[in-house]
Amino acid sequence: MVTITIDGCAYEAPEEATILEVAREHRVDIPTLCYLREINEIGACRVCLVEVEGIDHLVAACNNKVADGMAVHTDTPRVRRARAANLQLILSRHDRRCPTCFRNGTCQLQALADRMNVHEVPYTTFFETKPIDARFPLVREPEKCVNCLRCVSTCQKVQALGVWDLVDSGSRAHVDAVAEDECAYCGQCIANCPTGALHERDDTERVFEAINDPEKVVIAQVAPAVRSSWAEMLDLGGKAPTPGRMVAAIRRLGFDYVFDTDFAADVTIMEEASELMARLAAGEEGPMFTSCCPGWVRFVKDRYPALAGKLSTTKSPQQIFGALAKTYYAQLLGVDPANIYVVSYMPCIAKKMEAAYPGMDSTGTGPDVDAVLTVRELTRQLRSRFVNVDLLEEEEFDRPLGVATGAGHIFGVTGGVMEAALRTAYFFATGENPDADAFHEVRHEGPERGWREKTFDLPGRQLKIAVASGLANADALCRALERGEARYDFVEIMACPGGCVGGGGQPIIEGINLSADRGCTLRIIDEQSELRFSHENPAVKACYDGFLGEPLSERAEELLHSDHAA
Ligand code: HC0
Ligand code: SF4
Repeated sequence: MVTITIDGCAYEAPEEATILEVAREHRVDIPTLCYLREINEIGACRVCLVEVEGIDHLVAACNNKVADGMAVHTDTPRVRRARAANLQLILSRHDRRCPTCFRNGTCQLQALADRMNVHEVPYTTFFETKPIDARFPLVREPEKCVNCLRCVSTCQKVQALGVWDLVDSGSRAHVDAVAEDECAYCGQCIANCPTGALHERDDTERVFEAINDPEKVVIAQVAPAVRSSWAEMLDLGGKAPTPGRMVAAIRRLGFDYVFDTDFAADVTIMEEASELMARLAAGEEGPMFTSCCPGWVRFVKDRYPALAGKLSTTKSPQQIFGALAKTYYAQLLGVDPANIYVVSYMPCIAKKMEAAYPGMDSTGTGPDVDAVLTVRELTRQLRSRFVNVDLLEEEEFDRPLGVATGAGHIFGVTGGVMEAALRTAYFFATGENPDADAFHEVRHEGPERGWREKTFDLPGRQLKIAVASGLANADALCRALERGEARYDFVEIMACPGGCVGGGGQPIIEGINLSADRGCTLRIIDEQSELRFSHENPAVKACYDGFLGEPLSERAEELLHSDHAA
């Protein structure tokens, strides 16, 4: 330990700590912009400058370590002048069109200018505005980029990819896409962008157009993780952000039906657990990989093509929902599938891409899922329609595609798909339910390095499983599998740290990682659910009895499976 003073107060601190870490621990505020703990500690933006006695120049607090006897000053006139000048330089290269920016109100640069009382920008640097790249579900607006490199570091360190990098040098240096083909569309770079330089393609108006079309039956499906985060940017006036209020809010947007992706998650489990049992019975070499996360699917196909053949063929709940909405439900309603318009609310950017994959058209009338909106887009829709969310009472999902079990709800948190599948696989193997929490050891909340592995007893055999989230962790796991250093029967991987609760389409609240809290919310919803086994979902049973037949039946294979490796 060392002793330092900050603004005259003495503090004990570990030797390895940075000035910023010690200051934050003791509630001494130092502004930051480029800083991301353990991911981007590079001192690029120079707004965290502090004065250290005995050192002539000002130093960045985020990447300078403390030393015994160090005397730090965080609020001198010199410090304030230098920070403000640096912020003005950053603003001089920024387009400053705040009122029409997607991050208006959640932008770190905007907040910093306000916090630091910077209201004038004496210089403006000319920059050429490049057209917005419309190829991706990810949109980049280079004139809003502040070269903080948070996207570069996030992509490299969290996701083991290298889509972004700093190109050119000197005053021309700027961040650009250098390996777009590698992009998994996970949106983690967006989640960590402090400004509006990166955001999802906005599909909100497309959905309003469909809602306004009297010919269309417009259906919403809501992903598991959305219920854990939907109200984070809304003022509910102290009311609890329950799934029931979420349903009421979405219904106010004008949908004909509000259904639950978690119903389809239960169907996914019926198919995926059956597929696992069939692969085990056939003595196929493992592991079987979950395939519901399109970010992971894209990653494994690109990076580990030899492993991609081991992906489960079961479609994701989003796509199973779309396929069933346009076949089974169209039949129940007696409506032409061409007139059904399915909108997904997802915590994810990659789901926009998944919905557009070739082959995700079960009826030949267009995509099974017509539009995919993130939680941020949902927030914008509710605001722009002036829905008084604080006045809403709880409402139920519509039936039958709104009936789901606890097993479906935990899909949105890392380990949840595995746990849900094991509950039903055990039932398929024994004809009896295990304790609903028998597989709780696969749970882990929040980002973690590496992966979690467990061995469970199924009658007649042991099942070795692994769970990972974050593509850097997935990368390490795949490498171990390829080298023969690890061997599993069943592996769950989600691209985003913590699973979909940490998805790239979730609300962005600077400096706060809510994914562990959101994961707890889903676990509690599961624990409080009357039904916790996918195979006990009465609406799922009715769908099999009246339409699909058995899991892995010809019709199920046709509608609910796809060769993800192709
Ligand atoms: Fe997920 Fe899903 S759990 S990927 O994270 O499997 O996006 O929430 O909707 O499809 O159900 C996202 C979340 C989903 C799908 C489900 C799966
Ligand atoms: Fe999307 Fe979930 Fe995969 Fe993240 S973990 S890319 S949110 S499906």
